[in-house]
Amino acid sequence: MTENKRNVEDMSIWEDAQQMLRKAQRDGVETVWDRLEQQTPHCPKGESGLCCRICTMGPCRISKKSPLGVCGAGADVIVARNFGRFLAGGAAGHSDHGRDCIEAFHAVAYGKTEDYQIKDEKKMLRIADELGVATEGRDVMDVAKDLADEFFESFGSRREEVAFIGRVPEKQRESWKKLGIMPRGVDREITEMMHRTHMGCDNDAANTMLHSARMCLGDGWAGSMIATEVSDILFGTPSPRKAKVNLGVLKKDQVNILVHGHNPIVSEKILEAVNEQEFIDLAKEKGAKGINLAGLCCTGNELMMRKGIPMAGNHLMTELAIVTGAVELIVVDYQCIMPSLVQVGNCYHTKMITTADKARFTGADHVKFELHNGMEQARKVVRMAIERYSMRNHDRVEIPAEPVDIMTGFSNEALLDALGGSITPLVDAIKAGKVRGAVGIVGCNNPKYKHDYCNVNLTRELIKKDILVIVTGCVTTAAGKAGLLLPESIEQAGPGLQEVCGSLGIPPVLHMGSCVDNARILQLAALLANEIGVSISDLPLAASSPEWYSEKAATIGTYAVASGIYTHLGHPPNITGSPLVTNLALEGLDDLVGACFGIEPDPFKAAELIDKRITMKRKGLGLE
Ligand code: XCC
Ligand code: SF4
Repeated sequence: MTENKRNVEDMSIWEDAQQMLRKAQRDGVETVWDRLEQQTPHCPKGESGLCCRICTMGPCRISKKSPLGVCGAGADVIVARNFGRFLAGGAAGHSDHGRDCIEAFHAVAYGKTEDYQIKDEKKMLRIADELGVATEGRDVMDVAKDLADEFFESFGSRREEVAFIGRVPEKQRESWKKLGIMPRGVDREITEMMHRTHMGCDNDAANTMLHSARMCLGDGWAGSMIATEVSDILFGTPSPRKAKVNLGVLKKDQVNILVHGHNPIVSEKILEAVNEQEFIDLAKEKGAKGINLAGLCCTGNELMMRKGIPMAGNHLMTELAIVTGAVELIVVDYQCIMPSLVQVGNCYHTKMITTADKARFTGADHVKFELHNGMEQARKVVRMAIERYSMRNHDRVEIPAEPVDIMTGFSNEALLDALGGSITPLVDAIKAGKVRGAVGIVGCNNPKYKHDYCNVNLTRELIKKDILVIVTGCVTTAAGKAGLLLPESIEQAGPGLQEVCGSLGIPPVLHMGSCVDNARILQLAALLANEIGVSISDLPLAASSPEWYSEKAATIGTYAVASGIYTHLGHPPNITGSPLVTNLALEGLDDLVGACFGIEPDPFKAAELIDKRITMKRKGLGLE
C-alpha cells in the first residue's frame, strides 16, 4: 500500500470519515483516496476529451502537431462524440433502472408476482388519467396493465414524444420541436447517439450536442420520471418523516446490513425481511440484540424517503462504512458501487451480495433477485447476514459519531400538502421575494474534492440568500450531516426563507429523493412555470452538482440545462479540448434553450454565480 500524502483532514470535512480513514490506515485498507493518488496526474488527453478510441484505425490523440485523427476527425468532433457517449451511459443507467421498475409494475398488473403490490392506487389512477389511459369503471389491474404498456411505449421508437412531455409548458415544447430536441423514445435516443458517434456519421459537433440534449431530455422526462412515478406506485409516495444519518447509525450489538445501489425493488424486500420475527429471533439466538438495516447512496435515499430507514453515508462513505468492522453484509443492485468494496469487505468479515445479473462483482456472492422470488431471495440474504455475526471480531469494531436527525420525504405531493394543496403559496412567496428562487443541489462525491466541503457550503450559502434548496442523491447525506435537513436549520436561512419555511414547519433544505428523483424537481419546475404562465427557463431556478463524478450526473446536468435550468458544476466534463463544445456548454446553449452550464470549484463563488443568475431571472419576470 502506498502512503497517502494528503492528511485525513483534507480528505473529508466529516469527523466520522476522518476517524475511519485513520482506522483504514491502521488496518492496512486501501481506499478511493489512495488509489486517486496512484492515478494522479491523469492523462491530459483523456481529461480534455481529445483521445478517440472509436475505431481501430486509431486510437488517435489530437495535438497541435497532429490536429486530425486518422479518419480526419478534428478536436470538436472527437470531443462531442466522446461527450455524447458519456451522456448516453448516464441516460442508459437511469432509464434501464426505470425499465426494471416498469417490469415489476407489469408483473404486478398481470399477477405474475406476489412479492410486489400497488401501494399507491390513487397515484396510479391519477397518472393513468394524465396519460390518457381509461380509468372509469375499470378494474384497477386492467388500468395497471394499460399503464405499464403506456410506460413501455416511452422507451420505444414509435412515438413522436415521450408520454410525460405533456407536463412541459407548451411554449417550451414548441421550441424543443423547432430545435429538433423533442425526445421520442428513451432507448431510441440512446441508440441513435451510439449510431451517430460511430466513425463516419455525425461529424458536426454542434449537431451531436443537440442530440445529446434530446437524449438527456428523454432521460429526465421519461426514463427517470417513469422510474420515480412507478416506484411511488409500487412502494408508496414519500411523505415527511424523521430519519438519521452518518456512520453512527450502525449498531455495535446488532447484525448490520447495508443496502447499496439504486433500485428499491431489492432494498424494499430486504427491509421487509429484516422485520420478520423469525429473523429477529435468529439474530438474538446468535447473540445479537437485533437486525439493523441502513442505506448507502441512492437506494438508501429511496428507503429513507419512504420508510425513514437510516442512511449510513454517501458515495465516499461506502468503503468507510465497512471499515467500521461492524457490517456483516452489504447487498447491492447496481450503479455507483465501487468494485473495491469486495476487497475492503475481505479485510473484515463483510460479505458482499450482488442481486442483478447486469451488475456482478468478482468475489461477491450472487443471489439473483427476480420479480417472482424477491421475498425468498431477501430472506436468504438476511439469513446469510445473521450467520456472519459470529464471525465479527468485536475488538476491531469502531463506530464513530452519534447519528444526526433529519427530516426527509418531500415528494411533490408532500410539498403541495404542506402548502395547503396548491402551488400558489410558493409562487406568491417567490413573487414577494421571500423565496428568491430555488436550487436543486444534486449528485455525487469525488475524491478530487475535500469530501462534502462544496456540497455543504454551497447549500449553506444559498439558504442565507433566501434561496430554497432541494437536495437529492449523495448531497442529501451531506446536507443531513450538517444539520441542514431539520426545520431548526431555518436559523441559518435568510429572513424571507425563514418566515416561509418557519410558518410551514419545513426545513429550508428539502430532501426530494434519489438521483432518478431529480425528475421530481423537473416536475416541480414545470408546475411553477405553468402556474405563472412562462417557460421553465424564465424562472429563478438553478441546479448544481458541486462534487459530481458520474456519467449519470452529467446527464442530469444536461437535461436540466436543456429543460431551461442553469446548472453549476464544480468541474467541467472532459470537453475542454474543444473550444466549440465548451463554448456551447457555457454560453451557446443559453440562446437555444434558455440555460447553460457554469463551472466553479469554489462553493462560495458558485453561490454568487447562482445568485446572479437568479436575480437576472427575477428581473426578467419583473420581480426585482
Ligand atoms: Fe452515485 Fe445515486 Fe452520484 Fe451518489 S449521487 S454517487 S451518481 S449514488 Ni446520483
Ligand atoms: Fe481515430 Fe477517427 Fe478512428 Fe477516432 S474514429 S480512432 S479519430 S480514426
